[in-house]
Amino acid sequence: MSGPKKSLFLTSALAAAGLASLPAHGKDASAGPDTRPNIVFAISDDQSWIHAGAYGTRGLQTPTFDRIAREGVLFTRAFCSSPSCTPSRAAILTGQVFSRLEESANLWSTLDAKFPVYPDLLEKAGYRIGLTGKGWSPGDLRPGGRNRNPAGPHYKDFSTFLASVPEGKPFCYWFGSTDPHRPYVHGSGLASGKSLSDATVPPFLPDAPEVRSDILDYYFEVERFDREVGNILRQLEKAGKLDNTIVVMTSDNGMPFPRAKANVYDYGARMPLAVRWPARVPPNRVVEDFVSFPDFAPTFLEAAGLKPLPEMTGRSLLPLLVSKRSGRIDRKRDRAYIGRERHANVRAGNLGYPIRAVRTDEFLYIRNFEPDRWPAGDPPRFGDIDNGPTKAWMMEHRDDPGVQRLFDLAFGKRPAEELYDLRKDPYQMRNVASDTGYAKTARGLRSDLDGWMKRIKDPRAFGEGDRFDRYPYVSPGRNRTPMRRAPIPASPAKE
Ligand SMILES: [Ca+2]
Repeated sequence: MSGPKKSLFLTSALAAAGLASLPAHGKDASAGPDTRPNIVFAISDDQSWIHAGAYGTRGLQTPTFDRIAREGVLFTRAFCSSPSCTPSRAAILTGQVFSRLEESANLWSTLDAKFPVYPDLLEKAGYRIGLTGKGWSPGDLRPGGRNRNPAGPHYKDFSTFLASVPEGKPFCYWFGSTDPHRPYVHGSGLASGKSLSDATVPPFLPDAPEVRSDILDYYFEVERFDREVGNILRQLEKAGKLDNTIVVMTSDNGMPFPRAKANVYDYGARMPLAVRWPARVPPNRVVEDFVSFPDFAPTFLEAAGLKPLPEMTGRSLLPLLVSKRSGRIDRKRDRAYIGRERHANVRAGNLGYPIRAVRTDEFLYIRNFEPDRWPAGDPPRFGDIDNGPTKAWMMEHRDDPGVQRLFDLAFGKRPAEELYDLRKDPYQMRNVASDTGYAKTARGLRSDLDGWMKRIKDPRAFGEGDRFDRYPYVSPGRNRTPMRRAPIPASPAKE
């Protein structure tokens, strides 16, 4: 969409929704009652997009997510910037693609204070900001020159935070659960009354009872996150603040299973996303536009009457939210770009596994920059796959007929290019990158990805990708510079 056309569309969309009358800059809102919306951003940890009732998955109950979707907008094509906690969260907070964020493109890193984050900008504009649970994390914020989590100052829980908000002041709150991150209480899914037949096993995982039970344990934690967000909604309702609050419910990366988390396939990078804001957003809509996590920061700033910063690569979702339409609204939103650098410290020399990818409706094209490295981490640990019953079962049965291929897909090396035809292969298991019938498609997507990397100034587009391997891994006790005092906790430890 061209510039003038875009602004015309935006202006009319905003006017239609009554947004044009919002104060241009929040600080002057004292002239009258402050009508700027509150923002509640609820993010789970390691949940794949499909694992919510609203997406049709049976066997798990997510009434809160389903309510937000029903009374707001359900997004079907939301993608994180990078399927790993730290870079995914950094992209949300800064409104920038993960690869622009230096150290924070890696897991267990820091986020330099030179990168502005939306909670700080809202605070300057008069918002009360706060965080409970896992914000930007994991890592150590001190080397980046920060003295608090970029998601906001910590509060014990939402009611404590809400009680701290001065009358008439808008707020921006981040609730970061550590569910459904591993480890799980083994058998908790079954113990909660679920049965093995409640688990849906995606075809890239072996259909074994151990795997089903592991998926049920994951479901159990997805449900716990859903209940916790439900409690927040109830408190908002009780305080009479529910309808002018933008409630966002999503996750940071996909399920902690082989070929999911830390991968750019859909189960790693495609995210659940529902947004509710009855004051401005027409309900009961399913939006199929591609949206990306850097889009959140510009959205929140714009909703608060602020201008997104020029360095933010994300685009505001407000035009989609205030629209009355469903389906594909903005035809330009027809793809998402995803990537990764270093996840865990699991390769000799602390090397990462660099990937960039583009996902359209029909194809997923992947570039693996270092195909000689192990995508899941060096054997025998394969440490980029979280330890758990499914991983253990696959390693134990790796030579069984039927398991071997799945093992190779998740644990084995990969070629420099992968291409999946999603019309025939929705689970992205048959690489057609070298099939002559797909040569033209591969060429087009290759050049599209190159163009995007240059536009967003990705260091890998300019031969500077090695820097991501040189940044320190700041996990406590490993490869760290001596500390004068305790690190600023980026998140509570997983219980
Ligand atoms: Ca995560």
